[in-house]
Amino acid sequence: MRKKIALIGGGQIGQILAMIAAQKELGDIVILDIPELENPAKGKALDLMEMAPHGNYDAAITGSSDYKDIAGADVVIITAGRPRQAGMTREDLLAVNLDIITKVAAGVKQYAPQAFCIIVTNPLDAMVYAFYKLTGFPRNQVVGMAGTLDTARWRAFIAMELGVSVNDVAGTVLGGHGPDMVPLPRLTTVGGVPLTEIATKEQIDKLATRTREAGTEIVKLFGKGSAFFSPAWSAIVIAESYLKDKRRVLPCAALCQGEYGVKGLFIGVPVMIGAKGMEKVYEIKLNDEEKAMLQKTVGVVQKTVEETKL
Ligand code: A3D
Repeated sequence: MRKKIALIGGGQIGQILAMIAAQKELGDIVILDIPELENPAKGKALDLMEMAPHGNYDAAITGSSDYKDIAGADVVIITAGRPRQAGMTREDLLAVNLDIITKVAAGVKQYAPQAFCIIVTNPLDAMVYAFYKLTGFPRNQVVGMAGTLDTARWRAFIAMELGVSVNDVAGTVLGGHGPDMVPLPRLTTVGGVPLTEIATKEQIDKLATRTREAGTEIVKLFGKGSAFFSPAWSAIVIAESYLKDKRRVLPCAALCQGEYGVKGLFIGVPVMIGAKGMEKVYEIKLNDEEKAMLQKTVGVVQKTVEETKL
């Protein structure tokens, strides 16, 4: 039997998620949006069914506004919520998106209580925390997609700067999904060669700053809304690792229970995603400078989480 993927939110990211999931034949797909947008969700689903003959995939893709239709989903990816507009911080979205996540959590809890859940809605670290609290799902069943994207951006910028294949750039970004996130140049390599040996300090600082501000750079260019291709692919990578038990090690917002000195918060850390969901948090021995940077981003996440009052 095919797997089932429920996409809560059928906007910019939701529609790209549906397209990639179909092309990768990850399973049947339900795109769920609010009743006012049920027909656009149905329209996007139908359009994707009509793309199948040339896209070469078999998948049933449907649109809905009724949570009954997500029943039995193996994976739920949540993008429901407002995106940033130019001049906004992610935190500016807290009140409006908390209200949306509260409704989404109730629907998912009722109809897909076994699903592995990937949250994308911003402010990410607070929204994944809220979803976890509101559903009461176990820790391994809920992650936030942010580090996977932040690391993709870090890798892309390094490849662009050095003129090398992005496939050979490996590294990770820790912390909250905001301008205080922590790229780790010390542990970044290009085909096994340490980044710190082939790039100057000035280049590395510039790349780290661009990574921290990458979402804002796109928001400014778009003028309306935020990034959607790269966030969608980043969420798909997590979903695929779960569905196929690939056991990939990806930076995700995971509930820390003492790791990195953090307790009870979702923070971007390297985790292993397998058939049981978020199976393991990997702890990196950080140097003092990295520890201080992580502490700063944790403080920012803590403050936003407190505002959820959950
Ligand atoms: P957008 O194109 O506006 O799509 C959001 C969709 O959610 C719309 O179709 C809404 O109708 C729908 N929606 C609103 N309320 C509900 C509800 N109660 N139930 C179901 N659907 C609902 O936004 P987008 O797709 O560009 O972005 C979605 C979210 O992802 C935003 O909060 C962004 O800030 C966030 N985002 C996060 C990242 C990360 O890296 C974490 C990156 C980019 C965007």
